[in-house]
Amino acid sequence: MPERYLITAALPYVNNVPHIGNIVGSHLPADIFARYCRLKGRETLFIGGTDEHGSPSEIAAQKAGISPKELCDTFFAIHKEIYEWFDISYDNFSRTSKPIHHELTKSFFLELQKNGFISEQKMHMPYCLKDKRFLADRFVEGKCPHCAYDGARGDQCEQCGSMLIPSELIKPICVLCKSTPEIRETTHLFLNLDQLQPKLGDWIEKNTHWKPQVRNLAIGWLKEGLKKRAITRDLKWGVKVPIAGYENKVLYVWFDAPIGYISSTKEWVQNNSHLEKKDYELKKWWVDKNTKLFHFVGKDNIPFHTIFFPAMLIGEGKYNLPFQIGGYQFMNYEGGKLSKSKGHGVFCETFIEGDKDALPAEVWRFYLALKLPEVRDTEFTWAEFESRVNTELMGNLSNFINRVTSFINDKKNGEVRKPKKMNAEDTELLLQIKDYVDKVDKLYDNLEIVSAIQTILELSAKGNQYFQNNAPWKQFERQDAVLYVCASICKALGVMLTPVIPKASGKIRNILNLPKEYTFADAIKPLPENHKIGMHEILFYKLEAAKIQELKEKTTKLGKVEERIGKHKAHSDH
Ligand code: B3M
Ligand code: ZN
Repeated sequence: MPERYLITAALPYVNNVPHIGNIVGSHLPADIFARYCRLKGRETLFIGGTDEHGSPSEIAAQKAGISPKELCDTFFAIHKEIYEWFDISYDNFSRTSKPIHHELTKSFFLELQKNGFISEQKMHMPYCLKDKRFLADRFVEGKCPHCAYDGARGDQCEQCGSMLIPSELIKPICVLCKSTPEIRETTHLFLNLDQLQPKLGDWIEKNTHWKPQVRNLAIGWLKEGLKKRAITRDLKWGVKVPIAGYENKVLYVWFDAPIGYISSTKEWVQNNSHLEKKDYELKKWWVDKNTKLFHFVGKDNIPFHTIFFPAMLIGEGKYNLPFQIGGYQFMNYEGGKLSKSKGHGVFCETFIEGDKDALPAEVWRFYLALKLPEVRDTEFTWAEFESRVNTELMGNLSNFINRVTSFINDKKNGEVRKPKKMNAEDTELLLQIKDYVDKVDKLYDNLEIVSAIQTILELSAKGNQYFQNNAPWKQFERQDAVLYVCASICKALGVMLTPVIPKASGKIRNILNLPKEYTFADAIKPLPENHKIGMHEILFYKLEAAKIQELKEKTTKLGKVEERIGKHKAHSDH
């Protein structure tokens, strides 16, 4: 049975607009992998959406003076536009505020309860006397009890990644009014993680194919021993708790959000009305054992995807557990952390404001993909952006393809002839293409995207060198062989780059006059006999220093999102 691939990218909160760090932490690697899977001819579904509930949205809405619903509507539209701009190929991009998601979350909860994994407990929660409310999750901040980081939030410490409960924070303060809350008793529902630990532990043990940086974290948390975790909150904005006595509470945002992967799939199934057997379709993606579930998430989301959500899935009992969790470290910016509040970074709303073509998304995709923080944190710098785009994308890749194809057009009337004679170097290089392609295939499959791109660039550099050394402009008798080998390399490069720069790959395909749809296997198929190529064109242009400066000014200033929120505000004032 062929394997099926269900791919998800973390559902972004909509209290803010993504910066480039959010793109490299989930959407981009997930997209590259999804495109790779499709290129391999695998049955693939790529699912996403926005995570709209919980304290992040409530706090942002309160600060903006609008309702959470208004806030989410505005930000959903901005997020969607940004991912489309980046060419993130979601098959479905949903919202957790949709009824389909609320319904599924409630039935998921009831199933867990029926299976005996939910309990009720009294707990001590910070209560703000000024704001007259319990301070759930991000409504409270303080010092982390594990790593002593000062700005830890009530649900998680950003520094060490530990999941927290608000009462654990040292010196807690209310984020709304900065006063010190008092601790009050309140009753909540809990997920019995302690009870689920044995099964969860066995499963994590078995996942030896996980990356060490993901698996070791999960094993570390298991060793500390899992405790019951509250899954209800004293908030208004969220999925209602479907049992009596909890009318004023909602389900915890981290309880409903991962169920969003399932509800977004369900929505996709429903929207594709040609799918007659809808139940079967959903089961195919979430229950059938031939489907491999891949999550792409930033490192702060790892505990929720290796512990919390899998425990929920085990307790519910029906659905598949994730096969792989691509956990990404952080991308820093010019010597510091990317930070929206400090205005330090590249902010994605600026891409869709003003001149949307200031620089094609593919150039960003290329550089960001090379800087994916797969193993450790990476750093974005403008100097490196400029040099890698100019030397690798332009000088190496684009230049090679242009040199070869313009030569074929100008000197050979566009024809790539099957060579009558090849020397040892030609044959050797032609064979090496296959080694490169095999290597890149394995690297993509293993989520080593950075190495995959580096390997592709190596082949391109090799092609450049070979073209230069064999100088077909002087060695006429060598022309057919050299151009045949070079055109074969161009084809392999175009195919292998499809997941990273799909539009440029499409252009390469047009230039080479190859059939509309590539598959990965095409990378090593020989060119048709005496093949006639299409018109050459330049794929990427050099980034001049002035252009970089202009781009930097545009993208590092915070965008005009406030105006869009303001419009809502003006609207609701009427
Ligand atoms: N919304 C965290 C984040 O945006 C969270 C991910 C949910 S994935 C189910 O970083
Ligand atoms: Zn900490």
